Amino acid sequence: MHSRRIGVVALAIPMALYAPAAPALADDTTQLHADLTQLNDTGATGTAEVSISGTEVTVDITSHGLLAGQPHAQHFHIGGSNTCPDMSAAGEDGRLNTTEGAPSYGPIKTSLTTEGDTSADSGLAVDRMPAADADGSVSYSRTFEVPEDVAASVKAGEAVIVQHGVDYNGNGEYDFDGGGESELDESLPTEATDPATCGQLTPAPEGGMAAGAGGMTASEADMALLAVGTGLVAAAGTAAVFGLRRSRAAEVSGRDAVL
Ligand SMILES: [Cu+2]
Repeated sequence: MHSRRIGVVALAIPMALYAPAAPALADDTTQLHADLTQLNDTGATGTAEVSISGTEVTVDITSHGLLAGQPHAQHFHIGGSNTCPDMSAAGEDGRLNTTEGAPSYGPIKTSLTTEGDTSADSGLAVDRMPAADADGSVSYSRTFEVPEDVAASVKAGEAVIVQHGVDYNGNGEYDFDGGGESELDESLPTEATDPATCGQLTPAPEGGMAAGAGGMTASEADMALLAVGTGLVAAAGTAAVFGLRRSRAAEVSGRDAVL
């Protein structure tokens, strides 16, 4: 008698979780991710998380292995083939400068500055670019507005994040001895402007990586999880991961306590 009652309640819960999925899908926020990998043999790596809603974009970047204590210009590049260049694109000097990589990642469209203007005009505003700490790590977080065309490109997965700043001669600073003048601004060493990391921004699966349901919508992910019989614990976990249906998750917890 008692076990039959539990069965009925357990069956009812997946339907309760499924029903409120529609409001969650109405959210127009797009989440994107980039794995930043080295260029110019810097050994630097990083990750970038971007969320964009309308024309408001939030960018979080964490990188390691960059030249310590120096600013690292960083941008959304848009308008190339949405890829990171191969080092074969470097000239005879073996150093890949920003222009040589442009067929892959396109020109600067948004400058990921720490304050003030974020347009391409601030592309080389190194005084407003994040500096790596003493360990060569950059931690960057900022929310700002972008033009509609940039927002559309970012949402479509057509943006590439590039971080600049390379220490070719290993002397701990940007200097002209390391590679001469920048092709972008002769007053700057090319060390200050050559690409150090690069990563294509790609939309994350709806529902997030943690759901392990790449490419599915949130409701499809719910159904898939429920269909494979992962049961009540997984369903509640899904709601928590999405962070969207907290009231339902709480309700499930409440039922759990009753059971
Ligand atoms: Cu750039």
